[in-house]
Amino acid sequence: MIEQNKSSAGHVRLIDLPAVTDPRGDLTFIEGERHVPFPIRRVYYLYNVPVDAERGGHAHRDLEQVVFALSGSFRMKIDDGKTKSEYWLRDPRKGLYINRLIWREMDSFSQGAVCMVLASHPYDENDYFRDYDDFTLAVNEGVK
Ligand code: T46
Repeated sequence: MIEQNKSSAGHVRLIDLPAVTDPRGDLTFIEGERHVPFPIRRVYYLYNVPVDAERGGHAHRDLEQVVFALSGSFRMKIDDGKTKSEYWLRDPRKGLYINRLIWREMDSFSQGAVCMVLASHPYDENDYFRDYDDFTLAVNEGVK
């Protein structure tokens, strides 16, 4: 179950995935451009995350992503430059879609949490805003 504690920041939304359940367990599947709104060009995952770790702290110029808690839970703090919101991810059937130009921070990882991310592009360090002032400037100017 995912809890949303404040109104959603722009361009961020929860995506519900199908689940096939039978006595052997649950199966969830994800198809690019069907369950997520882009062709999936990259998959990565975070694991062995210390419970007091903070990750993220950046935004992207072009990248779109969907973030899942495959196991355990963590918090995602979302900021579109104007509105802040936060989500607790703890259900592997629900993903958090994050469009471009959204600042994200992650913390409160549970012991053994696994975070999987589906991304619209390969890794490119030039796509990152790692400075918050640069990010808000880009939001205000409406530029990439
Ligand atoms: C995001 C959150 C959820 C790569 O070489 N390839 C990759 O695909 C990624 C994602 C990272 N890296 C390298 C770049 C850094 O040297 O791995 C190192 C750690 O990356 P970063 O500090 O960006 O990791 P997080 O967990 O803070 O952020 C990542 C994504 O970068 C980010 O887009 O939304 O996970």
